[in-house]
Amino acid sequence: MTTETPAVVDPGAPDVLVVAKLWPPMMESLHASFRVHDRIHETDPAAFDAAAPRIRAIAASGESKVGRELIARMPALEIISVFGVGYDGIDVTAARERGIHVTHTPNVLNDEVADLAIALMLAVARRIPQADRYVREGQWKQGPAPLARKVSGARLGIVGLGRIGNAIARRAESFDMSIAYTSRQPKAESPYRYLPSAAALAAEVDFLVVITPGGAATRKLIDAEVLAALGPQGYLINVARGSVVDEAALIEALQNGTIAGAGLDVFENEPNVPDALCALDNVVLTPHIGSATWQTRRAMSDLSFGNLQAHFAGQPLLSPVPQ
Ligand code: 8YV
Repeated sequence: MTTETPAVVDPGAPDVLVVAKLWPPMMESLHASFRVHDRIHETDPAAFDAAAPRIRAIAASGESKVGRELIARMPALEIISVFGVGYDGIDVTAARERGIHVTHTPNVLNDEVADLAIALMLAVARRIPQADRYVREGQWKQGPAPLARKVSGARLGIVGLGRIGNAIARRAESFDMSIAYTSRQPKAESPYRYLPSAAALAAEVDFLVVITPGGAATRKLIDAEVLAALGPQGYLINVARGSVVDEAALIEALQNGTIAGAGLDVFENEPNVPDALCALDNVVLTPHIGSATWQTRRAMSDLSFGNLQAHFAGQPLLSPVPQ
C-alpha cells in the first residue's frame, strides 16, 4: 500500500515523509503543497526504499520517534517539523550533524496544557469523575457522595518552570495556592520559591505537577523516593511525558497509599495504559489531550506547516528548536 499524494500536486513539489498520524487538516495542508508519503517507512518498506532518496522533509508529532537510523535513510533530508512542543523523540544531534533543521510548536499550546493541568488537579482532588458516576448510577438517592480534598489555598510544586510551567503557576495564583518549583537552575526572574530537587519539592507540597521536557535528562525523574516524599496526602499530576515518571513505582505508590492520587495525561507506553492504573479509584486518566482542542490544534498546524513553507521558500524558520 502506498499513500503518495495524487497527481494534482506539482511534480516538482518537495517529498515529505509523515511519521505520525497527524491531525487531518494538517494532512490536507501537506497534501496541497507536498508529495506526501504517509508513514510508508512503517507500512510499505519497498515504497519507502524507493522514495527515501527524494525525501526532503519529515512531518512528525510530539510523540514521534525519529532516530539516527531513520535520518540516515534519507540523504536529501533538510528539515524535521514537529507538530508539538516536545521533541524528545527526535535525535536532534544526528539531525544537526547533517545540517538538518528541527522545528517545533512552542507557545501556541501553553494555555491549553496549563488548563488541563489545573483540570486534572481539580478532577482528582474533587473526585469529579467519581461524582459524575455517582449521579449517573443513581447512588445519590442513597445519600451524599464521599467528601473530597480542597484545592484552593493548597501548596503547589511545579517540576519544570518553563513556558507551560509558568502558565500553570499563573492559574494557581488565582486559586490562592502557594507556589514552589524545581528546575535545573533557579530562575532569577521568578517570584516563586526554588527547591533544588524533585524530592525536596515533593516533600513541601500537596500537588506536584510535572511539566518538564522528556528525554534522557529527565527519565524516571519522579521515582519511588520522590513519591515517598510527596506522601499520603500528596497528589501527582503529569502533563509532560510518561518517561519522566517511573510508572511501576507510581502504581505501587497509588496502590499502597504512599501518595493520595494522580492525574495523568501521559504514559510510558502510549496508547497502552497498564490495567493496574485503570483499576485504581484514586487516579484520573486522560489520553494525551494536553493540546487537543480545535483552536490549539489549528494554531499548532499553522505553525508546523508554516515552518515547512518558510524553509522551502528560503525564509527564516518560524520556530526552530533551541540550540
Ligand atoms: C502532541 C505534545 O504533539 O506538544 C507536545 O509535545 O505532546 C502534544 O501536543 C500532540 O498530541 C500531537 O500528537
